[in-house]
Amino acid sequence: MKKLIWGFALTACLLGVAQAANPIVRIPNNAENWKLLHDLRIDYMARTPEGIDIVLDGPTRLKLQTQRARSLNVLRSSVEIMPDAESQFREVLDETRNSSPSGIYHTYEEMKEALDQAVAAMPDKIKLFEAGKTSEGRSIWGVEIKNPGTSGEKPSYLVLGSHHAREWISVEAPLYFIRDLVENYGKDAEATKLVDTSVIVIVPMLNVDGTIFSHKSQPMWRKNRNKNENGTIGVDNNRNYSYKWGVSGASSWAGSDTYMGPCAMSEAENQAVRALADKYGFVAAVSFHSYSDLILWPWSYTDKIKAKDDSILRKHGTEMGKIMGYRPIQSSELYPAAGDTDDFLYGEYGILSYTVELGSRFVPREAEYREIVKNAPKMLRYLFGTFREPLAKQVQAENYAIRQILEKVVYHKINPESLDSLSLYSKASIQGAMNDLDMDSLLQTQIMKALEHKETFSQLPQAQ
Ligand code: 0X9
Ligand code: ZN
Repeated sequence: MKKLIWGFALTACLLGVAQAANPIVRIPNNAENWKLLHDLRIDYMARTPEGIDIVLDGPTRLKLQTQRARSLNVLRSSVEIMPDAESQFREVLDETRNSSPSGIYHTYEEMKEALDQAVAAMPDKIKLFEAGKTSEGRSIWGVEIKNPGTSGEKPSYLVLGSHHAREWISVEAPLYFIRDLVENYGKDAEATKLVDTSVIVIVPMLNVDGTIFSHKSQPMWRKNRNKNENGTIGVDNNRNYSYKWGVSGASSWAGSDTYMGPCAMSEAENQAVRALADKYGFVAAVSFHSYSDLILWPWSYTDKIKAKDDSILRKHGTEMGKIMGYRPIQSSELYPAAGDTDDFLYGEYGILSYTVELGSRFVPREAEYREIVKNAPKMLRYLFGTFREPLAKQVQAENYAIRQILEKVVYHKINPESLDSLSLYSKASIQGAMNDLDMDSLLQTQIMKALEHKETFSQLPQAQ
């Protein structure tokens, strides 16, 4: 039940009146609030067009007592969406815990058992493998699903869960997809065809150490459990990938919940995903997260430009959104964040990549859980059954080539090579491609000016 935080209650909490719980509150999603959170190093739980969700714990309350925070009236118009951040985990456990320590949600051991059972059910078609080892020495398990008895060119697909420890539902969607294929192979034509004509790789729990820590110790934990140099713990696995690493929406402060790591790809979990991408050359990928009821696609690092394959990403994203009942948008429309899975897989490998933000809270209650694990396999069946040709083999128009060059100009200097390649095309074609990409207008002007004065372009103010 949502309720307004009244000025009175707010004053009470700002004055330091003891409060037992740490509520999750939703503050207006605007540029000032976003900058304030960043400057005050306040981590957010989720950011949607509707608002930014933050946990109002002791340190956050203190930070919001500053003059600037008060003048922005950050909390005045806030809405409390959860009386206590951790209560969502307790609610589910109260509702569903029987023999299993985490109720309907799989623990690490139960996840491994589920994978073992899938292998036992279809030993010729499902293979267990270790994708990597975490900093605490645990195995990151995955399965490869394919029918060695069928021949022909087989596109490969990747499904990932649990980049973020507290997003327990993100482990369930991949597990239920495996179950869907096991239970329906040989019975249902679509499932049978998918297994017979594809290679599907699924890693349900990538951030194993963090997820175990969230299950056992600190439910709201997000990062992995690697030790940082300054004594803090954890890197955000969804900020550590190498494509445009650190250019936006990631923190270089190790204590932050969005810490990008000491260098790109420093983390075992990220290296495991890279090794899989190198080995399989996936055609499409889906990384599950929670929460916000959203389907997201590249770019994540910038909102100054669309991806050159935006129309394809949008088309399938929209269909996926219909199946899940979620809103489909480019990631950076929410907030630019660099180093995420989609930008890496799409930017470095040309893989059609999506992030799916499941549900309306980190740990959906049982009714929502059932809905999600019913729909997620349908959504994956749709994407993998429909998108069969690698992006690289699809569109190759003149306009596409220009888009590819323009894409490189964002967050890089306008350099002689990019100008040389662009000057092969007419101004009208370049302008057309810029429009298609919805390119930031300042950037458009800079590029056009640089083209007009190619010899002296270095004296122009540079983008970024
Ligand atoms: O911030 C993230 O890593 C993802 N959201 S979450 O609440 N699960 O942490 C979203 C990543 C997608 N990228 C952008 N929204 N830019
Ligand atoms: Zn997440």
